[in-house]
Amino acid sequence: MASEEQQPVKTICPYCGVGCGIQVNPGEEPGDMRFMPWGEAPVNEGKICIKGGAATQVVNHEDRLTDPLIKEDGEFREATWEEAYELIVSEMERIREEYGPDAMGFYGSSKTMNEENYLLQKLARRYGTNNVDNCTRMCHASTVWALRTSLGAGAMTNSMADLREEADVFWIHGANPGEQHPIANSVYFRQAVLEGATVIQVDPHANKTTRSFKIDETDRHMHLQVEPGTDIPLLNVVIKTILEKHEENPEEGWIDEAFIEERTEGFDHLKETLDGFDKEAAAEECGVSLEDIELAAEKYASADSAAIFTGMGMSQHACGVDNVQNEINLALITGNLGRPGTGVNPLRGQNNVQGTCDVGAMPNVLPGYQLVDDDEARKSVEEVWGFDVPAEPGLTNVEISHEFGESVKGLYVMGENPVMSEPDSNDVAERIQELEFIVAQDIFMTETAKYADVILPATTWAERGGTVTNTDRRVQRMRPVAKVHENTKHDLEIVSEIGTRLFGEDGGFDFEDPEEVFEELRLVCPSYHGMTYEALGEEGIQWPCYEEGDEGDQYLYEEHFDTESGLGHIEGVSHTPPAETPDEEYPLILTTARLEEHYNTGTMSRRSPTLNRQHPENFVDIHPNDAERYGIEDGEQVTIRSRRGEITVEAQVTEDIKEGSIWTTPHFAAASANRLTNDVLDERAKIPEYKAAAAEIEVGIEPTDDAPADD
Ligand SMILES: Nc1nc2c(c(=O)[nH]1)N[C@H]1C(S)=C(S)[C@@H](COP(=O)(O)OP(=O)(O)OC[C@H]3O[C@@H](n4cnc5c(=O)[nH]c(N)nc54)[C@H](O)[C@@H]3O)O[C@H]1N2
Ligand SMILES: Nc1nc2c(c(=O)[nH]1)N[C@H]1C(S)=C(S)[C@@H](COP(=O)(O)OP(=O)(O)OC[C@H]3O[C@@H](n4cnc5c(=O)[nH]c(N)nc54)[C@H](O)[C@@H]3O)O[C@H]1N2
Ligand code: SF4
Ligand SMILES: [Mo]
Repeated sequence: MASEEQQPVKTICPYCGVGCGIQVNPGEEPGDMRFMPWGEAPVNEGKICIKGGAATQVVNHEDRLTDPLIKEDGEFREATWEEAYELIVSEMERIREEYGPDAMGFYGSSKTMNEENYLLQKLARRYGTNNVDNCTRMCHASTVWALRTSLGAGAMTNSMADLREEADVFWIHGANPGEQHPIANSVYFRQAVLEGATVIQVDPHANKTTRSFKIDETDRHMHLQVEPGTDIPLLNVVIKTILEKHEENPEEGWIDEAFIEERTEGFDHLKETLDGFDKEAAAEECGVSLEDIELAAEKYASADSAAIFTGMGMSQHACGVDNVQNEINLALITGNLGRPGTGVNPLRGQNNVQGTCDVGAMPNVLPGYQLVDDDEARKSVEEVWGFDVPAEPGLTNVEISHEFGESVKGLYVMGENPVMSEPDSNDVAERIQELEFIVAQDIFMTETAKYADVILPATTWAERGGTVTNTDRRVQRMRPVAKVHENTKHDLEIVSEIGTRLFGEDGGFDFEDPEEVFEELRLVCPSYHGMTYEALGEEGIQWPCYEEGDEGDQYLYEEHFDTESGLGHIEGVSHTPPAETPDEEYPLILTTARLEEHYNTGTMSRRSPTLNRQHPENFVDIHPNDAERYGIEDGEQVTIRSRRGEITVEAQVTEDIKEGSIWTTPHFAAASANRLTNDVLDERAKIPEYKAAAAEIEVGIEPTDDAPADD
C-alpha cells in the first residue's frame, strides 16, 4: 500500500497559460513521477492536452543539470555552490563598481513562480537598476501596453468560464488556441460553438483551431486568411463597415451609441481616421475578399455578446500596439466590454507569464503594475522594502540584448533562452560573447547557458512549491512532489542566497519559504493584497483581490475603466506595413508560429519522447502555387534565407498557408526561425516583429514564373 508521502500531489501543468490542474504520482523513487488527472481541477475539469500529460517526462531526464558549473579556459567544470556564489557576488560587485548598476541586466522567467520572480526583480532593484524583464516582452508586451493604456489593466478582460457561458461570437485574431491553449479551446470555446456560437478566425495559416471549428456545414466558422502584417487594414474594413451600416440604419444597433457616449473617449478620432478610407483597396491589400470581411463585421456587430481573442499574430509586429488598439476600438464602439462573454482577451503564453508581470519583473513597473516613475507608487513600495528604487524605467530584455558589450556588461538569466528565442539569433549569439559575466540558472544546458560563466542547476516545476497566475488572472498554488537531484536548488533559494550575500541578512532577501515571500508580495501588490496561501486553497483566486475574502472578478470594467478618466480610450490607427516587405531579392513573407506538441525553444518538449515524436525536426509550409514556381516538391529539403541568416528544412506543400507567405517554427535549435527573423521593435512596447520578414527560398534552381520541370 502507498505510504502517506506517496499520495498523488495536486499541482499545475508547467507548460501554457491555461493553468490546468494535474496530479503527480510520486512513484517509488523520486525520478518515477507519473501524471494523473485531477478531476475537479478548477480550470480544466480533469481534461488535459498532450503536453500536460507528458510534463513529468522532463523531470528526471538524463540531460538535467545536476551541479553548478564554472567556465575556465573555455570549458565548464563542476563547482561547489560556495564557489559559484562567491564568483557571482564578486563579479556583480565588480561590475557595479566599474560601470554602475545599469551595466547589469536581469531576465526573470515565466516558467518560474511568482515568489521567485518577485525576488529576482527585487534583487535587480536593490542592486540599483530597473533593467529587469521577462519573456512577455517577446510575447504580449504590445497587448499589455494597449490594454493598460486604453482600458486600465494589462490582462484578459474576461475569463474562460464567462466566455463559454455567454459569448455568441468568438473573434480569434492571430491566435491558435487549438494548439497553443488546447484546453481553453476544447473545454471552453469549442463547447460554446457546439452550443451555437460563431467563430471568426483571422490568420494567414490554417491550423488545428480552424479544423476544430469545422463542426457543421453552416457559415458559423469563417477563416479570413489574411496576409501577414495587414491586420490594421482588415480591422479598419470591419470598423468602417460597421460605421457605414450604422449611418444607413441607425436603429439596427450596429454600434452602441449609449456605451460610446457614456463610457468612451476618442470616437471622433476613429471616425476621422477612417474618413475617405478605401475599403476595396484595403481588402485587396490584406488578400481577403471584401464580402467576407463585411460578413464577419456583421456577425460581430450583431451578436449580443462578442469576444475578441488576440494572439501573437497581432502582438509580434512593429505595429503591435496599434494592432491591439484597433481590436479595442472594435470592442468599444460595439459595447463589447465590461460584460460577461465580451472583451479583448489575450490568451497568455507561458504558465506564469501573467504572474511574472504582475509581480513586477518588468523595467517600467513595480509589483501590481505600479509605474516606477510614479513617485507616490514607488515610495509606497520603498517603504516596505526599506531601500530606494531607481525612478527611471530600465531597459527591456531585447534592449538589454542590443546593449550587450556596450552599456551592459553582465547578465543574470533565470529560466530564459534568449540566444534562441530572440529575433536575429545569429547576431544575439555574437553579441552575447561581448559580455564580461553571465549567470544562467536553468534546468538544462541551453543555447544561452553555453555562453555563461556560471551555470546554476535549478529544480523543476514538480520539485518545489509556490504560486503561478494563469491567463484569466487565477493565482494557483503549485506543490512539490519530490526532489530528484540532491545538489540542485530551488530558484527561490538561489536568488534569496545571492541577495543575502550581496546585501546582508537584513537586506530583504532572507526568506524561509515561498509563503513568507508571498506575504511580502501581498503588501506591495494591491491586486494580490487579499490573497493568502490558505485562501488560495485548491481553487485559486482571480485578481483583483484587494481585501481578504474578496472572491476576485470573472470579468473587468463593469462600472468603469481603470484609466485616469474612467473612460475606455478609442483611437483610430492607420496601416504601417512590416519593416520588411517582399522585394526582388526576398520575394516571400516569412511568418513564424508554434506547434501543439512543441514548446518555445524546445528545451523541455524536445526532450520528451511523447512530444518529440510527431515533429522531431523543423519544416516550412509553402503554398502549392509558390512551390510550383520554385520547383519545390513536398518533402524536399529547402533553404530559406533572409537578410540575417539561413536554415535548411523540409518543405510541406500545403494550402494551409496563404500564397506568397511561408510559415515555420522557432522550436528547433539547429534550424530555428530566429536565424531569419527581424529584430525591429514596436516603438512603444519594444516587442520584436517575429511575424513578418522578407525571405527567399531555394532548392538549388532559380524560381521561374513558368511551370517547373517535373523530376
Ligand atoms: N503547444 C504550445 N503551446 C504554447 C506555446 C508553445 O510554444 N507550444 N507557447 C506559449 C506561449 S509563450 C505563447 S505566447 C502562446 C502563443 O499562442 P498564439 O498566440 O496562438 O501564438 P502563435 O502560434 O505564435 O501565433 C498565433 C497565430 O498567429 C498567426 N499569424 C502569423 N502572422 C500573423 C499575422 O501577421 N496576422 C495574423 N492575424 N496572424 C498571424 C500564426 O499563423 C498562428 O496561427 O502559446 C503558449 N502555448
Ligand atoms: N520566431 C519566433 N520566436 C519567438 C516567438 C515566435 O512566435 N516566433 N515567440 C516568442 C515568445 S511569445 C516567447 S514567450 C519567447 C520565449 O522565450 P524563452 O522564455 O527564452 O523560451 P523558453 O524555451 O520558454 O525558455 C524557458 C527556459 O526556462 C527553463 N526552465 C524551465 N523550467 C525552469 C525552472 O523551473 N527554473 C529555471 N530556472 N528554468 C526553467 C527552460 O529550460 C528554458 O531554458 O520566445 C519568443 N520567440
Ligand atoms: S492546455 Fe496548457 S496548461 Fe493545460 S494541459 Fe495543455 S499545456 Fe498544460
Ligand atoms: Mo509567449
